[in-house]
Amino acid sequence: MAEDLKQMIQAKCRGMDIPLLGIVSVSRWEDPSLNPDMPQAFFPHFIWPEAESVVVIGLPVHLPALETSPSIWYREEYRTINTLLDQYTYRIAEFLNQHGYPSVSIPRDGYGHVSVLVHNPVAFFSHRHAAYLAGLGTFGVNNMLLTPAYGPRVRFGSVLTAAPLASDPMMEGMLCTRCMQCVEQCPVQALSAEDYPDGLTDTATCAGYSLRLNEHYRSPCGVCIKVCPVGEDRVHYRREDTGIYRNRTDAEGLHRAWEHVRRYGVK
Ligand code: B12
Repeated sequence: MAEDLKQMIQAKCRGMDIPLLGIVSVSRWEDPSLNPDMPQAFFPHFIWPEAESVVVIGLPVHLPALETSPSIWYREEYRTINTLLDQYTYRIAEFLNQHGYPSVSIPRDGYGHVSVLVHNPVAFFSHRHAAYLAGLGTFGVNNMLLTPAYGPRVRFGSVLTAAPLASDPMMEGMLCTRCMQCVEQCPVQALSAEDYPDGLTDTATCAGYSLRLNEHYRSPCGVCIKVCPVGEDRVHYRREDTGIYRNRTDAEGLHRAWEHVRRYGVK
């Protein structure tokens, strides 16, 4: 029965063109080796006691739009993905409800405005951690979850369900190559080369920069996910060489195109 339901969820996601899907039992949050820093209040079954499993989906950020960041193009793409995440997770929850399993989706972000994050850069549930526990990827130096298909260029959404579902295997090894391009190219030096947990993002600095960009309709920043060399999408878009972001002479035409986009839709 549980296997049938899992297959039905997989088919539903395929029908919605969702490329990344992971399923995890809430029991994985109880393992302290997998959740070293996370207070219990952030566990799915603390937030909603009926939760037995979490369904996590991932939608890719398309690299050509991200490459223009900070720009109106990336901002709009980001907003489109956010809307889809909320709609798809709502639909998956409703699909499960209609099959008799109480379920509810969690908003892809969970804060009112970027200004809130400067002082309180935390939401009530971590989608990247849910994606990690559901086997979708491994953490990188940039504190993002890296996936084989898209590196960190993927945004996640989650559904809590009372349906007992078998967990997908967690990913082994490390996708991050520790190339440090994210650390070196962060425009506000908010990232650290140190390992977790010492190297967590300086969230006030990152959120403060995002707030400034937001005044000109150019947030979020996204440089730390743009420059990451991990992800098959780099091959798909013929962008294996991440040196192009630093060396203008290697990609003069691209730099001119990005600058053109950045001039529009801003104050
Ligand atoms: C607050 C927030 C921010 C803040 C603070 C970010 C931060 N590093 O904490 C600011 C504004 C700075 C920010 C910036 C960005 N964000 Co943001 N943000 C969030 C948000 C809304 C809440 C995160 C949160 O508080 N979770 C609750 C706490 C308890 O968990 P946590 O912070 O995720 O981390 C815990 C664990 O995961 C663990 N952990 C962290 N690292 C590691 C590593 C290892 C090895 C282990 C074992 C554990 C571990 O420790 C933490 C404490 O318990 C989430 C959406 C969401 N609701 O999940 C998006 C989210 C994390 N952001 C995302 C993105 C993409 C970005 C940006 C790239 C901007 C952009 N959209 O272009 C930048 C990147 C900044 C960076 N490199 O850190 C994505 C990440 C996708 C991914 N592939 O991982 C998310 C998940 C949004 C989404 N729905 O997809 N963000």
